[in-house]
Amino acid sequence: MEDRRRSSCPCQVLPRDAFEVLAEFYEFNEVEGPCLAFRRAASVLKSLAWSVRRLGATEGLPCLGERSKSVMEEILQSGRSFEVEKILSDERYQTLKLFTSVFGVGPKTAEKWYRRGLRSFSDILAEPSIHLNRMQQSGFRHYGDISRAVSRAEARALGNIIDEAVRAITADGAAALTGGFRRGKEFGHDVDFIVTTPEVGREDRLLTDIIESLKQQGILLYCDYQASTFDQSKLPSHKFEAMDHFAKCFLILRLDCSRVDGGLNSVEGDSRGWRAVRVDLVSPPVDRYAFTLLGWTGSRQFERDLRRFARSERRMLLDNHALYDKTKKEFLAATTEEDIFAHLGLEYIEPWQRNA
Ligand code: TTP
Ligand code: MN
Ligand code: MN
Ligand code: MN
Repeated sequence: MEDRRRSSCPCQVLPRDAFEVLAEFYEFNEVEGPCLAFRRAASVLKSLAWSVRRLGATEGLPCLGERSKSVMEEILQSGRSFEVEKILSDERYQTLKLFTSVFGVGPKTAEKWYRRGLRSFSDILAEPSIHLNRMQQSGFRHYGDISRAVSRAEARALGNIIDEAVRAITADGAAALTGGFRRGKEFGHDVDFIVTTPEVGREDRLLTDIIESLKQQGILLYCDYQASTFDQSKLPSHKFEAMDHFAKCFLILRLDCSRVDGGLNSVEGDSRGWRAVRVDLVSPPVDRYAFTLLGWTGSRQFERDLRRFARSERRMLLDNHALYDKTKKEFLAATTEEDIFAHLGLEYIEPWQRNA
């Protein structure tokens, strides 16, 4: 009886959602330690097949610190967390959450706008002294579309578009789906592809040619292209959050309904017949392909955990570019993901098992 009442209570919060709110709160305040700790706690709960009913059941689980445990205890006892409710009702948190939901707006910009007293999109758009960069302008223009989830059918349609573009440029080129969709997710916030050519040194040009082709087709709504700054003599980075150095681009593409089996994931009453979608492309030299595939398949938490394992259990440095053995002082080559797991002394982990 007691339980039934509790589970139908609308204010009840799931421990995992609570941890994500807490992580985001610390991210907005640029406090890295607790942010990562709560992200890890959220991901530990995600990986559990059963729902956590009693705190006793979570004892012995890795990565749950004292604070995570006490938040969870409170939720399991009362269905709520005082701290999380305070954050959710906080005006600053709500505003930063809203502002950072715009493509091109990070915590720093959001904070700056908040300090200037801006609280809504119309406040921002009506403020003459605010200069939006190109990325933010596209973020506002396509806000509705790019906040809406991308379906697997839409990802497949985009895969065909990228594949056709690559093949028209070079017959031996290829595009591979990566990111969340490679992990088997049904929906994503964008679609990620790795494009390659077997000829080392041609990958930069391949990417700019693809962009040109998308532009010619009239479907390129936004493009942020970053040329390669890859230096193969550098050791893999210790810092996970550092972006990789390969040629890449962050795009917004126009996807027509006619290209998608079963139609677009659009809101009812929307009869444009197309939607805007975020697409990321990365183009590593082919001898680094396996590292990039592993790195871009994610999840972010899985990558963090794998890199940490490499460093602390194997004295190896892993990133999107390379694997370096600190004991032997040498780089370990790989042509497939299987090679990398083997170097690390791990059994192969399938992409759909990397959803941490
Ligand atoms: P995302 O596309 O951000 O995330 P996702 O595909 O897992 O989930 P979503 O459905 O929300 O899109 O990133 C995919 C992976 O790419 C992630 O593990 C981090 C990695 N990545 C890099 O390694 N370097 C980069 O420069 C970028 C942008 C992403
Ligand atoms: Mn953002
Ligand atoms: Mn993605
Ligand atoms: Mn992405």
